[in-house]
Amino acid sequence: MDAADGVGDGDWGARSVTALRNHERDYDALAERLARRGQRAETVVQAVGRFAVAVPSWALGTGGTRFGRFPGPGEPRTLAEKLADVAVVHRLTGAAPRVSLHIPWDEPDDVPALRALAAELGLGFDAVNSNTFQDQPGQPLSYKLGSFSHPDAAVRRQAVEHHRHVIEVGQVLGADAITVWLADGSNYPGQMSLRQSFDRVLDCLRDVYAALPAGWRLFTEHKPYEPAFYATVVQDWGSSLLLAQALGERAQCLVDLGHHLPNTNIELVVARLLGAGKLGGFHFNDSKYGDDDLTAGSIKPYGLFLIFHELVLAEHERLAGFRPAYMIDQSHNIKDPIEDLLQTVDQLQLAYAKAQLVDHAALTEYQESGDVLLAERALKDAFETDARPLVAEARRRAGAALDPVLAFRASGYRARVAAQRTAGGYIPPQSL
Ligand code: RM4
Ligand code: MN
Ligand code: MN
Repeated sequence: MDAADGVGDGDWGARSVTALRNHERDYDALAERLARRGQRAETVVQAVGRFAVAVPSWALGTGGTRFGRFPGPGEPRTLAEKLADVAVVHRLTGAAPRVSLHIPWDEPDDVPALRALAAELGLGFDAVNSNTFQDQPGQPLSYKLGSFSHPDAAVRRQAVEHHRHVIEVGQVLGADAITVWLADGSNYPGQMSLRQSFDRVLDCLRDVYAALPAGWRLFTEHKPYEPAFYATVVQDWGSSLLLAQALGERAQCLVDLGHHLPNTNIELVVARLLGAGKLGGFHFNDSKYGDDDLTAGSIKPYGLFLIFHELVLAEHERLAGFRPAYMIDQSHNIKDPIEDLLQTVDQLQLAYAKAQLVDHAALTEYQESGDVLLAERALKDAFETDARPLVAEARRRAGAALDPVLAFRASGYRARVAAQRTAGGYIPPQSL
C-alpha cells in the first residue's frame, strides 16, 4: 500500500530537516512555558496520541448543496477507493483509524472482503449509519411521509427491517454501534399527529434495540429541522434523551454539532447528557446558520474548546459509562475532501489538547470561592495557549505528519489518484 499511495513512509513533515528542527525548538519552548505553570507537555502529548475520530464513508467525495456540486479530480468511485483515502487521512494524522459506514450509500457487495481490505489498510469500523430518509430504487414502500413515524405499520416494518440489515452488516464488519438519524417530520401544521408520531418512533426503536447484538449501542441523533420544515419528530436533545432513556442502558444520544438552533449552548447540552450517562457520540462539524457541515473549528473554535473541556473533565473524573464515539460529519463542498478531513482532524486534536491544558484544581477553587474572573481565565489561559507543537509532537511520535495538509500536498497523492480514477464519475450521495 505504501508504495502505491506514496504517503506511507512515516517521516512526513520530518522529511524536511529544517521543519523538524523548528518543531523541536517550538516544542521545547512550549514545554518550558507549561512547566512554569506546573503542567507537563508530555502528559498532553500522550493524551493527544490516544485521541481518535472516525471518518464517515460519505465524506471522501466532494459534497454539494441542492443548488449544485463542483467535483474535484480523483474522487473515489468505489468503497475500496474511499477506504484508501481514509487510510491516507489516518497515516498523516495518526488519529483516524476507523470508518463510519452509511447504508445504502456505501452498501458493500462483499462484507467480509471489505473488512479484510480495511484491516490491510490498518482501518476498522465505527458506528454504522442507517438511511430511511430517501427511497431506494426498487423499495416497495415510500418514506415520503415518514419511516418510523409513518401511520402505516407496513412502512414502519420496512424501516425496522432496514435497520436490522444495517446491524447485520455492521456486525460482520466488527462495528459495535448503530446511529439512527431520522428525517421524520412534517412540513405543515396538521400534517401529522405530534404525539403519535413520537410514540411510533419509540416503538420502532424498541424493535431495533431488541435486535442489537451483545456489546452494541444504539445512538439517537436529533436535528431541529431539514428536511422537515415545520416539525421534526426527534428535533432536540430532550426528545433524543427521552428515547434513549425509554430504550435502556445501551441507547445513548449522539450530538451533531450542526443540529442545534442558533445560539444553543452546546457545551451545556453535552454536560446534561454526560450527567445523565447518555452521551453516546458526536458528529463533529461547525456551523454559522444551520446544519452547514463546515470544517470543525472553522467558525466557533472557542465553542469547540468548551465542548472538549466537558469531555476532558468527564475523562479525568472517569465518569461511569463515558465512552464517546467521535465521528466527523461534514460536507466538503469547496475544499479537497481529504485536505478538509486532515484540517478537521488537526482542529479536533488541537481543541482536545487545549482542553487538556485546563487547570482543573484551580478552576474548582475559583468556582467554589466565587472568583468569576479567574474561573473564566482558567479556561481562557488554556484556550489561548498555542498548543500546536503538542499536537505536532503527538503526530510525529505516531509516525504521522507534523503538518498533515502540507505533507499531503507534497505527496502528490491527489494528482496520482486523479490519473488512476478516470473511468466513470463518482456519484455522491445527496448532501443533507
Ligand atoms: C443528517 C445527519 C446524519 C447524516 C445525514 C447525511 O443531517 O447529520 O448524521 O447521516 O445528514
Ligand atoms: Mn450527523
Ligand atoms: Mn447533519
